[in-house]
Amino acid sequence: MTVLSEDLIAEANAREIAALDEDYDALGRKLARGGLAIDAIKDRVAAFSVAVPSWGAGRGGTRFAKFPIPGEPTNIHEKLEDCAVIQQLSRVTPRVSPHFPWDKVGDYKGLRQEAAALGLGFDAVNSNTFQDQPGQAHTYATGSLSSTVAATRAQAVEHNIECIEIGQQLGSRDLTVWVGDGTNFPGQQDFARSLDRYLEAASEVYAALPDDWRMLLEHKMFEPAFYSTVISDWGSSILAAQELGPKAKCLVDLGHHAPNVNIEQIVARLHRFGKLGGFHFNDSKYGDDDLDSGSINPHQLFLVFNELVEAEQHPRDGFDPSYMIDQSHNVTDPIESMLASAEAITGCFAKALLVDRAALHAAQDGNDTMMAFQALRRAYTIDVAPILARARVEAGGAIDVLATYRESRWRERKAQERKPVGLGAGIV
Ligand code: RM4
Ligand code: MN
Ligand code: MN
Repeated sequence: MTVLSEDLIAEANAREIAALDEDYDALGRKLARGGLAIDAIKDRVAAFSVAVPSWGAGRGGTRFAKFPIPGEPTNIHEKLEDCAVIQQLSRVTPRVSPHFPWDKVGDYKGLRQEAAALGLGFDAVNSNTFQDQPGQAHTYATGSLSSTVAATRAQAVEHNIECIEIGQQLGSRDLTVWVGDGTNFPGQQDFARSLDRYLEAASEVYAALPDDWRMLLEHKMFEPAFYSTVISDWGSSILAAQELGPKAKCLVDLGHHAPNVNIEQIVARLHRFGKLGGFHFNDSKYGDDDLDSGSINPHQLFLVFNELVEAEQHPRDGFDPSYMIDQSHNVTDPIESMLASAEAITGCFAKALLVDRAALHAAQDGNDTMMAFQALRRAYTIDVAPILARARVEAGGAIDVLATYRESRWRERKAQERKPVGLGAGIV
């Protein structure tokens, strides 16, 4: 079952294929001069994938307002449909990362089948202990895994274990844990004891992990807490992951650092200690802006992938990071944002593959600073769009994902079928 008409995609591609062939061949000749086989790069790109967040399928909002659009999804079933559109066109987003209890249903085996029928699987399950739910026994106003209240900590542990159980039914193998725990005032909580409480509660979650599962610890510098956060940075994250055990890894959300922090270096550090577990891709100008990947600082995204390709070639304790988009689409159609973001992410991966690593390493070893930098610059400035488009078209996707999506009139059609979303505020 396909969500969009295959004929529509084929017809759109037919209009573009001659130009693509020309561009691909020209790029192939250019890369061959540098000793690179374009088809081999294209095959690596074809094997690349990044998960999409279920919550990213709806229009996001800020704490001030949310501006829904007609036809946006209102439940996990409709979100899966939209994610299937992204996958059908892009062919790089075959998995959806669900968030609980936002995506709660009665029958998870059924949900898994529903997703499979749409050509989708499930990625990391995300727990939510940063928000109270109707009827919840204990508030998270005092924190969750690090709360001073034992019953609240127990409730947060239980929720994470429930997420693992749901994830097992969905075919996931990672639990992503981001807690909003922290303080707004100096003196509000004791830094050491709040981390102790977090570690103790997190170890109970860790103990419930199935053998082949990982617990991905996601750090974030601030927000919702604005003075201190319990797992605020990669240092706290790796220390916690080391204390919890080998199945605990660190997840890097690109928007969760202090401005100007060298994130690519953090990637290299985490990998060095076998603790690089995954990514949340987005872009940021000021803080956790959750803007579209590569829209603000595409060079940083490239440098991150440069470290990832380097890490892959030098696996320390293995190399298996899970890649996911985590964005809030406040002013765009979420499908369009995720199509464009998936392309930006895959493009940076492709550019990182083009880096002449022998030249880079030789320049590094010889302290030839300019040529080391040029090894990166040469790859960064190559337009890899034809490689991405060729990989997509060979997999049944669209050459021009955005134009084909608009031509499908998906959103307009859904606006007739789906119930309108209420106004309001909030991140999702
Ligand atoms: C957080 C963090 C988490 C995401 C929530 C919605 O800032 O990025 O990954 O689950 O937002
Ligand atoms: Mn995130
Ligand atoms: Mn975030």
